[in-house]
Amino acid sequence: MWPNAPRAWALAGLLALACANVGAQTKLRAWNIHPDGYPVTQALQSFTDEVGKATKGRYQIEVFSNATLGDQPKAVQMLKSGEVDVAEFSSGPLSDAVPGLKALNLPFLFTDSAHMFKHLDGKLGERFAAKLQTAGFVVLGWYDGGGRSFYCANRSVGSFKDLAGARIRVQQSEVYIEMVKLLDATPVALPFKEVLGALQQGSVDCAENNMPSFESTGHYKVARSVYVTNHVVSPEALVVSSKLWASLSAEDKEAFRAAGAQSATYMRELWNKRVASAIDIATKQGVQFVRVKDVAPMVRRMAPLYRKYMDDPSTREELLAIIGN
Ligand code: GTR
Repeated sequence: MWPNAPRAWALAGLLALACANVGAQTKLRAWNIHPDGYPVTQALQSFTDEVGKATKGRYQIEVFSNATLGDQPKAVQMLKSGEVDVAEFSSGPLSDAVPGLKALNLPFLFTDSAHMFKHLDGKLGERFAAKLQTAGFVVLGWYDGGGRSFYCANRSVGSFKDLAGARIRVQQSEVYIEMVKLLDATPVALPFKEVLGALQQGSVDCAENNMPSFESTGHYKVARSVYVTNHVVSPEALVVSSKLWASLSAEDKEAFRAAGAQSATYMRELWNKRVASAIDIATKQGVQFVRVKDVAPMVRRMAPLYRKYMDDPSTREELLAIIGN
């Protein structure tokens, strides 16, 4: 009896450990900038539900919406360091951390979301995802960031020349800053949540965003003139940290991937409906929309930007692939 006792204890220990692991739960945090009901928030929720189901509750992801964990540039760093595990980022702020992504923010590169996803759902998407992975971000889905347009308070804009001299809020992102300078305007980089106050107080004259954000933030209540340029059509990305990714089993990685893919499909469906309802809400509230008639003069203004990023080896190949198709 006695000689076998250490073995019996070891077995009992292993058994206890195995039992403890059966119910083991890992709690994860997801960063989100948008409010409840926004397409990104709903898609993130469906992602977390699917992960929960597929892993039988072993992974529980809590979504922190409305940028409560910090603004986007800060959250990008938090995800990179593994302080948050999951996030949905716009390619604007993300490209400051991963310069190879800057191509995605160039004005008038993609004609619309269908054109963008034709590339992102193929080889080019894999290339961008590889660049992101090297920098600590594992892409599980490309979400729609739609087309962004300029809008102003106390200034009606019927041509890009009307933007000259304006203080225009931009995301903390190099390409956006350069683009606004080329319009002879002054870029003001501000956190998303501060834009409404800045428009109300007049510390900025204009901002630019897609229509769902224009509406969900209430910017449309102050900025009553929209110049519909769709100057940047760019993606957003559902990402998890490399730290989390490295800790997952092959089977759990598959579950996360599948949940990410289905949430991206869901997001894109919700997006199109939300664009239409946002325009409808703003129109009913008397917002004036002026569509750009001819983008060519604005595109010509952007020439230094195209030259810069065509000469840059970290963006050149991707740009050539997009321009050719
Ligand atoms: C929104 C985007 C956010 C954020 C915001 C901004 O369209 O979904 O992630 O980038 O624009 O302008 O700061």
